[in-house]
Amino acid sequence: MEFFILLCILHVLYLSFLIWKLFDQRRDRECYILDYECYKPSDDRMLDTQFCGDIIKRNKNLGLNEYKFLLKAIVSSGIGEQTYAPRNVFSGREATPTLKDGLSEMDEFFQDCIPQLLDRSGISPKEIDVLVVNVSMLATLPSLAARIINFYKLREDIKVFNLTGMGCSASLISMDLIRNIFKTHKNKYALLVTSESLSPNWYSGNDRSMILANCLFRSGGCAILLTNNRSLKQKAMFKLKCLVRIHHGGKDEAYNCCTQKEDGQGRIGFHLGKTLPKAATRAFVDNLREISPKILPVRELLRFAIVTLIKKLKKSSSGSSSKSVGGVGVGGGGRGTKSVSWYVLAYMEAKKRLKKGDRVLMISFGAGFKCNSCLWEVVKDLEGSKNVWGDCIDDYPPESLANPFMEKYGWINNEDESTFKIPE
Ligand SMILES: *[C@@H]1O[C@H](CO)[C@@H](O)[C@H](O)[C@H]1NC(C)=O
Ligand SMILES: *[C@@H]1O[C@H](CO)[C@@H](O)[C@H](O)[C@H]1NC(C)=O
Ligand SMILES: CC(=O)N[C@H]1CO[C@H](CO)[C@@H](O)[C@@H]1O
Repeated sequence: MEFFILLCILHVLYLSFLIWKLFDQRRDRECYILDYECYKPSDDRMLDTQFCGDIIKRNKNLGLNEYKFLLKAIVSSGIGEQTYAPRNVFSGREATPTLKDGLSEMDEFFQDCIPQLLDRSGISPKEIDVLVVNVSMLATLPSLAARIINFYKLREDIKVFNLTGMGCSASLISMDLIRNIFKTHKNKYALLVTSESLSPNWYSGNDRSMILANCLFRSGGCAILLTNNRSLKQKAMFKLKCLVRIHHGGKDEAYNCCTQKEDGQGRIGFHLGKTLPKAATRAFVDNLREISPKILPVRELLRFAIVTLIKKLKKSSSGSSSKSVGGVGVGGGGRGTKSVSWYVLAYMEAKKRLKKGDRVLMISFGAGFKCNSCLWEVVKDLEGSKNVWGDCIDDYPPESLANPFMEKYGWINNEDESTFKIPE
């Protein structure tokens, strides 16, 4: 009898050990962001209003109507003066890019962000176990990932992934990849490098559905250092809570709304179709449907269910809004703005709005058509004084909501087609 009781106790102990071990192992599978560095190109690459107008004017393929169309689009896009373009645009060669333009644009970004990130984190390049690079519009041989390995002399056994053609959503897809590697490999460091190469992709034709891309996309990029080493948890900035990817490529309408193609004259560019807003909305709604049960607390879900029920019963139109997610960073729409969500995150950080325990929802859209979202938990109060916004954060938001393009080119909206001439 006593022996039997002893056996039972041993069994229970063993079972508890197994359960503990299972939970403990999960702690090795978490995905933490230790630090990240957004790219700010040098001042000589800043595109001011005047220069933007000049670029449009010097494109001799544009007719009067396209010229007006583009200026109007820029005026209403709300784009500011602090955006950056690749160097070949400044040297007037946007229509005739070379391979070197593309490579040096990338090198400039890599060599600025990667060393800064690693130095600040006190991590040597040799410690990196996983490297994920995605720059979807520049195919080089060897790959850009190999270029980074060569610059920084990374280890021979590094796991490397160069994602192709993933468009604006690339950084969240790469994140998903890293999350999955972290599930099966303990104590790893991963470096995620995400950007877009604009030099070779400036569209110089006159197809309206394709010239818009030139207004939307600007230079930028982000390098992100991640780990699943649990003893580094205290140093981390964010912890990944969940990530949802929705792909509507199976629907023709969604697939065709954003594609790279040649126009009538054989000039390659990005076609943004009329169905894009609809495709984006659909992907967004499907994504939210999947992620919301994962991110809203049970209390909110219940409240939502009850409110919906009451609404249905009453057919009233009172709204319900959830306050449980602190901030939303939406990125996408453009190749150059792919990592815009990282800039938004850095902005919120520099504004000292990210406090321990806050949760941030990041959403991005990309050609395909896809919508990806993920939820980050802020691990410690963030200062943001040294990030990309550090030296100019006090200038934002600007005091006046003046639109420099409106001031300079707003008159275009009142011009008469018949008498209008492109100003010299
Ligand atoms: C990486 O890119 C190179 C070309 O740039 C390609 O040959 C290689 O197959 C790619 N690797 C992966 C894993 O996609
Ligand atoms: C995890 O991080 C700690 C703290 O930096 C370090 O001492 C330890 O060696 C790391 N573990 C592994 C397996 O790399
Ligand atoms: C770094 C890297 O190799 N990135 C890939 C991203 O996507 C393009 C194609 O769209 C690939 O050719 C690149 O190799």
